[in-house]
Amino acid sequence: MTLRVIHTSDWHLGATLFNHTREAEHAHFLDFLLDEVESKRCDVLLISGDVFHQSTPPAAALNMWYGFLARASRISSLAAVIVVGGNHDSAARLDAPQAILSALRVHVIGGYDGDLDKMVVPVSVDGELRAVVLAVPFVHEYRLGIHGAGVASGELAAAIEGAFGALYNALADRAEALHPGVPILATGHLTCGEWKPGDFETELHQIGTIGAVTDRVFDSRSRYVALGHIHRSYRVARRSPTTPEVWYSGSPIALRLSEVSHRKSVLLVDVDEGDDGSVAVERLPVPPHRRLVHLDGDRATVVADAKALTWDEDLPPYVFADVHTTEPLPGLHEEVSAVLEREGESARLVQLRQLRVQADRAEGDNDAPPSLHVITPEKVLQRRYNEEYDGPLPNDVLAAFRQVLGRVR
Ligand SMILES: [Mn+2]
Repeated sequence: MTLRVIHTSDWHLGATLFNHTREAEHAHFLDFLLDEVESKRCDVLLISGDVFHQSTPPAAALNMWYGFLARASRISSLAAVIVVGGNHDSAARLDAPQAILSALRVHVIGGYDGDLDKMVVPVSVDGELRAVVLAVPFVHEYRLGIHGAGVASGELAAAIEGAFGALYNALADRAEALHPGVPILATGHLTCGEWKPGDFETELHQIGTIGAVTDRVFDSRSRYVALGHIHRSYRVARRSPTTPEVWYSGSPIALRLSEVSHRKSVLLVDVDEGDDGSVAVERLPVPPHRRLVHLDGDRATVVADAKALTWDEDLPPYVFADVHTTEPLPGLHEEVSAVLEREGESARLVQLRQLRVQADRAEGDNDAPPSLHVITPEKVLQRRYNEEYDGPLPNDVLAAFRQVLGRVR
């Protein structure tokens, strides 16, 4: 037999882009997800954290969440929806309606409070026990007894790795003792394995200050680990042949401009319940409903690109514009907004930045003095040094100059 799971995470319901709502994209995604769960006859839906964008989600986001769960509960094949809290969620708020949600076959583990038993969630389909999910939410290492102050970063990394390993190990022990012989799946909301610089808004987004744990923290008795936290969808490279399949589903919509190149998807996971224990993972691409567009160039380029902008999606794009200019351009926001206007619904300019380029760089290497509002103190020193010594400014001189500059600024 095969247990069929859909794994998704990082919805960030209630998120906005410079006060522009994402409600339409989220509603479209939730319709898509319910269709997939139903048409693919899924047994389990795993949601690996960051359901909401804020710890106090707006009413519209709550409405969407509960509406989704009510509709999911009416899909006859779906035996369980298992939800864990992410770092953006309020654990207590996610947990609060648990008494009602459990009647809808929805299991919520909002946060970690040391109670391991409630994190071991058995899944029965038509009265038959088919799997156990180790439902691990976002856990701050502090909750596992790790205090970073005064510890070398290498030791801290080892301590965090050890603590998470012990947690997943203890949960797998419990699962095996309580429900022997059924496949074990796990969730997590953390940074694991390789990650790219663009994967985080800030460094604080990571586990402590060490960056990431390795996939060795996941007990080898688990067959699949459904991770959330990173918004890209990818399989975490195996560091050991005994570790399970570990995947990030990524977020279903591009939440930031840095995510526009991602293929947004949810993961369809087929877990073979036989002895070979194979796991097959397939990406189900989320159809884009609204695109985020980045216009980048000088004023003429951005205006021309805005004029030429077209789209195939149902909704017009949200536009970010970076205009490179040697001098401030008053009224540019209004100008670009105006050329975006179309009959019917227009694309919206959500952010426009004027990026100052140095006049001397923009105009090539001529001898005319640059205007004062575009030249930096470093540039003045470089020019002066060049005239005096006929060579490039040595790095140590520049470093000393910056030190002095830092004191007088
Ligand atoms: Mn997230």
